[in-house]
Amino acid sequence: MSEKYDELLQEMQSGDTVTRGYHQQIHWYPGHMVKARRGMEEDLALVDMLVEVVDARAPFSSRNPDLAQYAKRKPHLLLLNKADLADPQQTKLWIARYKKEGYIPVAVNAARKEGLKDLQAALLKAGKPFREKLVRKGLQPRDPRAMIIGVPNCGKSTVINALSPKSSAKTGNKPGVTRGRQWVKTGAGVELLDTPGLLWPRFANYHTAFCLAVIGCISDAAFPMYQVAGDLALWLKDNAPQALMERYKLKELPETADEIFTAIGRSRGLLGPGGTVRYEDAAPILLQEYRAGKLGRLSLEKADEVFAEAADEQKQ
Ligand SMILES: Nc1nc2c(ncn2[C@@H]2O[C@H](COP(=O)(O)OP(=O)(O)O)[C@@H](O)[C@H]2O)c(=O)[nH]1
Ligand SMILES: [Mg+2]
Repeated sequence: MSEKYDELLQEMQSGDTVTRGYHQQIHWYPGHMVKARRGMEEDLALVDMLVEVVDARAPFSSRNPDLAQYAKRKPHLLLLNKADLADPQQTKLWIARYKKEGYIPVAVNAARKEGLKDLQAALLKAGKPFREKLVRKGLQPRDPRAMIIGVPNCGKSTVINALSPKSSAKTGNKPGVTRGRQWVKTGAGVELLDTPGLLWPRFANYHTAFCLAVIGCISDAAFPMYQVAGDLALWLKDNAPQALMERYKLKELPETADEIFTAIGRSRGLLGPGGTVRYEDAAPILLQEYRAGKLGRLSLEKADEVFAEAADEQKQ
């Protein structure tokens, strides 16, 4: 592990892949990463199946590319969670795209248990070859074991809760389960590790950092919020002008981020002494309202664009 990991760390910290933006300002905690990664690698060796949770609004940037190396060895489900906040049309395209890449993608809203039936069916189906293999080898059939994994705040705990019936007996005390972890029966023909694997997001470039900050994968204290919200304002201006204007009752579309904030501030009555507009206060409001879906179901990443860019980079 260490050689590859060292490379990764170096690449991330050197900022070689970066041309502009604030991703260099985002504070990282390599100590955390090393620890999380070690625990994860131990757990990965124990499971028969991976269930990676991503945010449906940024299904590319909220993945950790390191996990791809395991994808070929074990069935790899990709949950596009928070699908209620993403553009359904885009989610469909992402699902088609990830299917082509050999993953088993499923759109869910874990918080409201929407898509849960699809997820259970996908788990059952993905586990079938595993069970058949045991039978072929003359071994006692058992349910495959799966692990939930993903970047912070993508909904890992919510997915585990959604899949674990309240009455479910923990099946702990099995060999291989360390650090007080347990397997939980899910009723979908898999046993689930009750603790999710935490992946550190990778701020490889400006675009990734923007997406991860906007969807809330990084704590707000760790990135320049005003700047990120400003970029979100410009992104909305270009990609969802109608939503922006309606939400904040704007009569015309401003040009710059500061002007957008000023317009929002005016419409929300964010006034300081002497009636000046406290435009800076509009930044956290815009960010929170996007995150909560108040501007509509807006995906930050479009499947065709992201994959076209990836293909271009490979050609170079
Ligand atoms: N809108 C929406 N919110 C969700 C969904 N799943 C989780 N959340 C919320 O996202 C936040 C992070 O979820 P959590 O499960 O703690 O993420 P974890 O850090 O990956 O374990 C919580 O506030 C959840 O309520 C979903 O499908 N839709
Ligand atoms: Mg959690």
